[in-house]
Formats: sequence, C-alpha cells, structure tokens
Amino acid sequence: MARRAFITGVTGQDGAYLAALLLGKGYEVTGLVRRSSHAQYGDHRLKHLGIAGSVKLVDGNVTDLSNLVRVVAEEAPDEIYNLAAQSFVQASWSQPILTGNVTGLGVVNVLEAMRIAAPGARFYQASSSEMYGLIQEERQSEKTPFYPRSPYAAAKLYAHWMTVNYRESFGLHASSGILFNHESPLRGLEFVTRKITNGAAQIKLGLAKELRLGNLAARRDWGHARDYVRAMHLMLQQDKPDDFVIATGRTASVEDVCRIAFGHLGLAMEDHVVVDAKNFRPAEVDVLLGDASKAKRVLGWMPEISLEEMIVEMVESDLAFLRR
Ligand code: NDP
Ligand code: GDR
Repeated sequence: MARRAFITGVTGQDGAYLAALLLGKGYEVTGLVRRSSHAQYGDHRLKHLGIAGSVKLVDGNVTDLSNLVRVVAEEAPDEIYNLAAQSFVQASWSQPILTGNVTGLGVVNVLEAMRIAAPGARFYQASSSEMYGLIQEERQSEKTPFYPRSPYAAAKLYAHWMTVNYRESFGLHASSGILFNHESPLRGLEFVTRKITNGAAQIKLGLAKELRLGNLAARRDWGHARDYVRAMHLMLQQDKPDDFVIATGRTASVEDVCRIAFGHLGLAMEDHVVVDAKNFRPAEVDVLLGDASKAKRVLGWMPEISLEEMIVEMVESDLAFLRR
C-alpha cells in the first residue's frame, strides 16, 4: 500500500517541492489549504511543478484544532510535515499575535491532532535558523544556544521546544529540522533573494529602473529548497526522531546575491540598487552560518546546488515569467 503524507503549508514554496518529491516516491499526498476569497485555492506553485491534480487538497487552518483532528483522523497519514506558518520575519513585528497563533500555537494544534488521531505517525516540524538570531557561536549547530530576535523567531522557538517536548513526554516520532534560508524560483516575492532576482529581471526588460532594498550587509547561509525538502523526508525515515541543522556551510551577503543576479544580466548593481530605510528591521539578524555535519553523518544528506546556480536559475525563471 502507498505511504500517506499530510502536508500543512502545501501551497508554499517548500510544500510544493516536498509534495513533488513525495509523489515521485509513490506517496499519496494530502495538503491542508486555508480558505481565501480570491481563488478557489492558491495552488499556483503546485501548478508550476505540474502536480496540482495529484495532491489531494483539504480545507483547514492550523489555528483550528477540531478541523485538524478531523482531517488527521480521516487521512490517517504515516507522515505529517508541518510547514504552515506566517513565515515572513518582517511582517511578524506588525502582526506579532497572528504570528504567535499560527507559527507558535498552530504547531501545538498539529501535534495534538496527531497525538489524538494518529499517534503512530511521524512528525516533521519546520524549525528555523532564525532561532539563533543574535548568534552565540560562529557556526551554528544543534548544540548552539538560541537567541531569537523577532516575534517570528520567538514563535518558532516555542514550536521547536514543544516538538521536543511531545517527543520526550509522549514518545511521539517528532523531529525538528532547523533549516537555514532556502530559496528557489517558487520563493515568495517579499523575500530578499526573489525580490532581487525579480527586480533585476524587471530592470533588464525595461519594466523598472531601480530596486529598493534594506540592509545589504546582512549575511545568510543560503541553499536551494529542492535540496532541503530531501532532508525533511530523510529525517522521517530514521528509526529515532531527532533534531537536525540543514545548511550549506557557506555564508554570503545580500550584496553578494545582488552581484550574482545583476552580473548574470550584464548589469551593475550600483546603477540600480537603492538602500531604503523602510526595508530595515527593528532588530536584525546580522549573520548566520550553519554546521550541518550531523545531517551529513546520520542522514547522509548533502546540498547539491550552489548559491550561484540557484540565483541564476531564479533570474532565468523570473525573466521567462515576466516575458510571458
Ligand atoms: P511559505 O511562506 O512559502 O509558505 C507558508 C505556507 O503556510 C503557505 O502554504 C501558507 O498558505 C500556509 N499557511 C499560513 N498560515 C496558515 C494557517 N493559519 N493555516 C494553514 N496554513 C497556513 O513558507 P516556506 O515554504 O518558505 O517555508 C515553509 C516552512 O518552513 C515555514 O514554516 C517557514 O517558517 C519554515 N522555514 C522556512 C525557511 C526558508 O528559508 N524558506 C527556513 C526555515 C524555516 P497560503 O498559501 O494560503 O499563504
Ligand atoms: P529571513 O529572509 O528574514 O532571513 O527569513 P529575508 O529574505 O526576508 O531576509 C534576509 C535578509 O535580507 C535582508 N534584507 C531584506 N529582506 C527583505 N525581505 N527585503 C529587503 O528589501 C531586504 N533588504 C535587505 C533582511 O534584513 C535579512 O537580514 C527567511 C524566511 O524564509 C523565514 O521563514 C525563515 O525561517 C528564515 O529565512 C530562515
């Protein structure tokens, strides 16, 4: 019988790539979709990957426990991937309570639904390198102390510890992937890499003249979402649930990303990038650099796509999208 996976956040970047990976492995995939007024489902990313018809979509919301209990009981999944979140760090200062409800408490709702309706399933929590915030070690591993710097990061930290707690308290197979930034052509337009690749492509096509950004010195450990969803799946194939850092081990600045994107198009970033105070954050995470040696050792996971390859893929995808 086919294995069954249930994904919250299936319409997001990672949800789409993960669904494609699992379908390719023969899974039956069900995804939770929240209602919105403008389209029946915001499934453009699933359509982009050609899998919209292959994923079973069910209505729901991670803030509604009764809904989750019903869905989990009906779907009887072997694996639950909890990717749903208010995931934009900047928005978490203007919507701190919503972020706490969805990104923090929403995770407990999914854990509770699993404990009540499918206690034998395996659970993946989408934890984040943002939990390291004001870094306490130059390279961040599973042992590095956390220091969240935004309402988003604080909500993720609560969810992370609740995942650990449900594992230790109830013996659930619950794992937490501490993933560093990962991007792709399916990244939301508000996140800096996609803002840069889409902005540079617009300038190349004469659709815009400038690109307004914030802190160009911020550094992140950037990988590709396609590589990172492989790690999520591998975590749930282990006999023992655990926590894993997933990262490339290389850090680059926002300015470096601009140089790759504009350079690929034969443009000079100095002619187009404008620093705008509006894009600065009340508290910044200056630098992140992950140590994924445990994932390499235990899961056999390694990233395959470089930052340069990824940014070029995103620029080309944005050019093609804008030309259409
Ligand atoms: P996205 O923002 O692209 O996707 C978020 C998903 O959550 C969307 O499907 C969204 O639905 C859904 N969602 C939001 N609120 C609710 C709700 N109340 N109930 C149900 N679903 C909801 O995020 P990513 O794909 O980039 O990230 C996936 C997860 O991984 C997130 O939890 C994120 O915080 C975490 N993460 C991401 C990293 C990254 O670099 N991408 C790194 C580390 C962690 P809708 O389409 O309707 O908006
Ligand atoms: P991040 O991603 O906050 O790391 O969270 P984002 O791309 O938003 O910011 C990265 C860095 O770039 C700086 N920056 C800008 N950011 C945005 N969005 N827009 C700008 O104009 C801009 N200019 C400079 C930011 O200040 C920041 O330092 C992402 C999300 O996917 C989270 O959900 C996830 O948990 C973390 O990655 C790991």
